[in-house]
Amino acid sequence: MKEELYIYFIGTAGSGKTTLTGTFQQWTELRGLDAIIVNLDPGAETFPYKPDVDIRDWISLKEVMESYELGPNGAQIACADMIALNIEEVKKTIESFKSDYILVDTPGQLELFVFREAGKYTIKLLNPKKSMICYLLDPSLAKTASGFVSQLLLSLTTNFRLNQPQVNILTKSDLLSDDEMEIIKRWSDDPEELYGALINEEASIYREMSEGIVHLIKDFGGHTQLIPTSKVESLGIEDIYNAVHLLFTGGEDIMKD
Ligand SMILES: Nc1nc2c(ncn2[C@@H]2O[C@H](COP(=O)(O)OP(=O)(O)OP(=O)(O)O)[C@@H](O)[C@H]2O)c(=O)[nH]1
Ligand SMILES: [Mg+2]
Repeated sequence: MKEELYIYFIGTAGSGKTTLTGTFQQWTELRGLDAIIVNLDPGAETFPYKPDVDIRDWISLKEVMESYELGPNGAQIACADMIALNIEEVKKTIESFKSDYILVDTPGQLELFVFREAGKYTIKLLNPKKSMICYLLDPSLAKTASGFVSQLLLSLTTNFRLNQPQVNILTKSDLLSDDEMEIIKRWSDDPEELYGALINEEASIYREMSEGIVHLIKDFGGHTQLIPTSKVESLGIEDIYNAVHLLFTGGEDIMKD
């Protein structure tokens, strides 16, 4: 049996997970590649794509709220655990497509998938060998050095929790000016630049903490290549595709337009 490659789109609420998942699938369709989308967000209401496998066929956030008399956040937590309980059925449905790429759109709040055991269990059960995480950084939270570092720490936490190969992605890059893009790129390429910007921004009592954090990010690979993407003209999708193939095939299927 051939082995599918699972790509998880994970990031803070509104970081662009659903949009990027849809843009990625469109991009694969244009190149004759076979990719399906799995929606794992039971609270999702509208999509720019049609999910091929939809967790809402098993779990409805609204029904969970009503049946257990929970508010939206409590219900989301209950749903996260219910996803894990239904994941074997979901896996069977995914495998029936016999697709090469499984693009997984994850729940709005990152902590539901990353911090709870259910997310880890889901990844391990769907495919423990060929899974990778696309961690999405929202540019509106990354324009200051401390904002950018906080985002990298969340990315590192995701890596620490889920323990899968991971790439960092800067979404919605069309919303950044050339100067903003240039600064973020410099911070992402050079930890020294980032440290310099941090200590300029924060009072000196944070100097030691900033230094420690930048070291942590650098030493544990949080400071990897940052791939800018945008829904405009599918910017960056080819770079994600190539990063995936560098990880899993040593670059055999890398694509150049
Ligand atoms: N300009 C611009 N807007 C974008 C881009 N990607 C997403 N957005 C917008 O950002 C908002 C959030 O996008 P979603 O794709 O729904 O983000 P999400 O992470 O799935 O959101 P939740 O699941 O609710 O956490 C929407 O208004 C999108 O249209 C982009 O590349 N450029
Ligand atoms: Mg979404």
